Amino acid sequence: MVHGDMGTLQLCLLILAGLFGLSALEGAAEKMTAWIQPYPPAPTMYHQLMLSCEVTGDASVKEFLWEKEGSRDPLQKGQSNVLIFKSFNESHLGTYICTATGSLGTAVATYELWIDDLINQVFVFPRETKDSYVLVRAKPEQPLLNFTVCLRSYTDLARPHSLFSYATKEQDNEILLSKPKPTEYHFYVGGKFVTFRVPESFSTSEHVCASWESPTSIVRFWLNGKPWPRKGLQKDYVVGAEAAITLGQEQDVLGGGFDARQSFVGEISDVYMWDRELTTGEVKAAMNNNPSPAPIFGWRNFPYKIHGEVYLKG
Ligand SMILES: *[C@@H]1O[C@H](CO)[C@@H](O)[C@H](O)[C@H]1NC(C)=O
Ligand SMILES: *[C@@H]1O[C@H](CO)[C@@H](O)[C@H](O)[C@H]1NC(C)=O
Ligand SMILES: [Ca+2]
Repeated sequence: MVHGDMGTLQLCLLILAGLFGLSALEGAAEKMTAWIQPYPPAPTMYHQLMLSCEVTGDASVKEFLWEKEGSRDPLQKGQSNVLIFKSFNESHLGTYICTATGSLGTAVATYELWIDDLINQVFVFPRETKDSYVLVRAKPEQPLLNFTVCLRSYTDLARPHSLFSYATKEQDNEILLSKPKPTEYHFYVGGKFVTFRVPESFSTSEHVCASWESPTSIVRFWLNGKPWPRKGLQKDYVVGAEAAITLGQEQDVLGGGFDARQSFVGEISDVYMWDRELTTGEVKAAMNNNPSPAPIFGWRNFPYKIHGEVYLKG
């Protein structure tokens, strides 16, 4: 009995000590914490990316140590809290660790630098809706005088549908690739369009690329890697860079104004965009998901957000 009481007392003291120790630790943690913030928040391949190690609770941080999980040598050590990738690419993916050291101690933050690689996957749009779409979380850094966009679609829709919708505040059809019927593509730049007639393809997917050059107005169109006769559209126009890009729905205002009767049903994949006109050889490389030159965004490293009912399937 006496022994039991002693045991209980000791246990209580132990718990108290434990609690005290824990709260002391928490107090220290409150004094100094670190986290890593990427700029821009949605990294784009082949563009500059910065990881910033932010610290609260200690204004006197003297040193930041940057490491990457799996590499033996530190990446950077010094007063700078930012790690800069001039041209962010596949080789940079991984887990980054920042250790900030100040007079109050150290704080450690980790960050998973990741982006979806959708090779061998497709977005499935299973039914007609007015609110299911994929938002492409990348856009050009500056207004475009030249561009190419490519994608693959697989559908048996006979009604009009949108494949690639690039809207700005000023112009909802800034860039639009759509199919008004199974034997026609419409390609819009700045609200005006040209038509490309194509054979109706049953039971196969279609790979299309469309390009535009402002100084000459020349539009090019490729179906399954084969170039169609060139046309012209919107000479000297400039495509705005502040855009929302959607797959599966056609925008009538920036980021919205969808119409179920123009929605896409089926599969879309292999989406790429470049800030220049491609050659037929380069179009064929994109068809094989082996793009060159570097795209603004591409299927190998595709930043996106799904809204509503869209599924990613292998
Ligand atoms: C990725 O960037 C590094 C520089 O950080 C460069 O050395 C490398 O060649 C690039 N790789 C690709 C595939 O572009
Ligand atoms: C656009 O393409 C034209 C024709 O190839 C070229 O002369 C011009 O430099 C390009 N402009 C930009 C900004 O890439
Ligand atoms: Ca529209």
